[in-house]
Amino acid sequence: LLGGPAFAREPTPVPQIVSQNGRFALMVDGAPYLMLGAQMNNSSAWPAVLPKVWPTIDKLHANTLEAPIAWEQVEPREGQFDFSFLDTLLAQARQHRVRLVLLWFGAWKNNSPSYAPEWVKLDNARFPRVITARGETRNSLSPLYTATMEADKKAFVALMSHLKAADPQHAVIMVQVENETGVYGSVRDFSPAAQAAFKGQAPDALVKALGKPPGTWADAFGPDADEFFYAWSMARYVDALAEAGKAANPLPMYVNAALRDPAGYQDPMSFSSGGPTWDVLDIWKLAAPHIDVVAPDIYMRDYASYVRTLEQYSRPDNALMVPETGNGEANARMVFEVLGRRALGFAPFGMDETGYSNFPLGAPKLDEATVEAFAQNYRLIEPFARQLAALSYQGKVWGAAEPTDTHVQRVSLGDWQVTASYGMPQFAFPAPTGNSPPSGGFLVAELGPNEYLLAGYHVRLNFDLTSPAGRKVQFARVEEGHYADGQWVFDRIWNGDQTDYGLNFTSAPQLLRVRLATY
Ligand code: N0T
Repeated sequence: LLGGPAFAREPTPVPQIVSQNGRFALMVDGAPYLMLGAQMNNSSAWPAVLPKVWPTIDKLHANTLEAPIAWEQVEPREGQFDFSFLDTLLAQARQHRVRLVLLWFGAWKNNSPSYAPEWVKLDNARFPRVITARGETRNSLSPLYTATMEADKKAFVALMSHLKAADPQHAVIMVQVENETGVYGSVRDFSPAAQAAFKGQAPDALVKALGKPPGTWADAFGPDADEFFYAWSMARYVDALAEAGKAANPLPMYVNAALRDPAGYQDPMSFSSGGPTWDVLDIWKLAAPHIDVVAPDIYMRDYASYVRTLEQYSRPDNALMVPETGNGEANARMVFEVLGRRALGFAPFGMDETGYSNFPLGAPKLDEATVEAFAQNYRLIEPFARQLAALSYQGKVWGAAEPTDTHVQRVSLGDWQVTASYGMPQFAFPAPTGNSPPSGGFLVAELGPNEYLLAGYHVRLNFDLTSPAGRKVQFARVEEGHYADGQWVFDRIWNGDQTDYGLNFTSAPQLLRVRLATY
């Protein structure tokens, strides 16, 4: 039941995110890695609670656990650090053969400083909060004060330095800086310091990059000035932490976004303004060069919004990664859509046995069936996750999850195209009706000319030529097999009923290697 292979005994290369031709890989132990992750609940990062976390992680076959490291926990009194939870977590992760992503809950946890130590939260003179346009105080701290940034940075650097000494095998593969930054209930900070900065010139590099005339924030960005100013201020603060943290220990670092509506306008008063929402991604990329990835937390369930969000965060300058998604059954199949778009990883949120549920964002209750909905996909993918990650980096992976507006999907693989049909019997060619609830998905990886690796659930796959030019299609060979120690192991050939109507994936975890031909 253990996650993956044992960790190396020797020190290993530092994990890093590499890119080529607009594609990305997260390198772990020197090779591309796919994060089949899960995040624990917010209050589960305590030694006494870990026994309620590991059973779910093991059941899921997750290879990576995302765990908060709270500022209040590591620096309860200013200048006195306590990393005992982290040391416990590292030891247990090694036992379970599960990698870690640490989440730095510093000055911002969903806009609030709730995870900052009391000596920060209770000292608003030294660590000022956001003031709204109407002069009201919000709970959020302002990123415009050096004292806050210096204190947060000092604790974050202490964490990264401790980790460097305590984790030579790199159980920890990535670090999230803050959590869903931004402010709710105000477009930005309007405190005197913020007002002074807002009246100044917008940075040259920014106005140039966005093709605006130079001038003050208001001159350059008009009605967007407040939000853009705040996104820039927040990103510069976060980048200062990432830069200093990487100087101590150069692990990959990312930020996560509380999303705004993926389609059209939304009043910044109604989302986490200043956080890395899709409309300010260019600003975050420019202002935070030490942040490797800007990643969406996707709790939406409708297929169209989910896919729109994946499109918005998947760019030649930004690797796709979904560090949080709702743990309801509706989101389980999205792992196929996310990995099919060559993401670095995927993680449902709130995966432990502490009895908490964030319904309606996730499942009403984290029962066996809900865990199993995610586990079945991870069991299927985990044995060849490394191969998939390597092929993904070469641009040779495709895939999708079952849509809701249609029951047929076509994905072009170059010379070939694959058609996925959902809600099909295994025999004959009736019209697909969709699965209820939608639960299907598939992955295709190109192994060589005309040769593909296929995996999926609740889907039928058929192949055609993109330009037939009179040629017809046949299977030269369809092998079912599995991976053991990174090598393909042949189990049987599929033929007859098993191939005559297409390749039918049910709830059995089957892996196929097909060679396509024409006649
Ligand atoms: C997420 C999680 C955790 C009505 C919520 C999502 C996690 C944080 N926030 O359980 O708190 O730490 O990153 C916010 C989504 C708001 C959507 C509101 C729609």
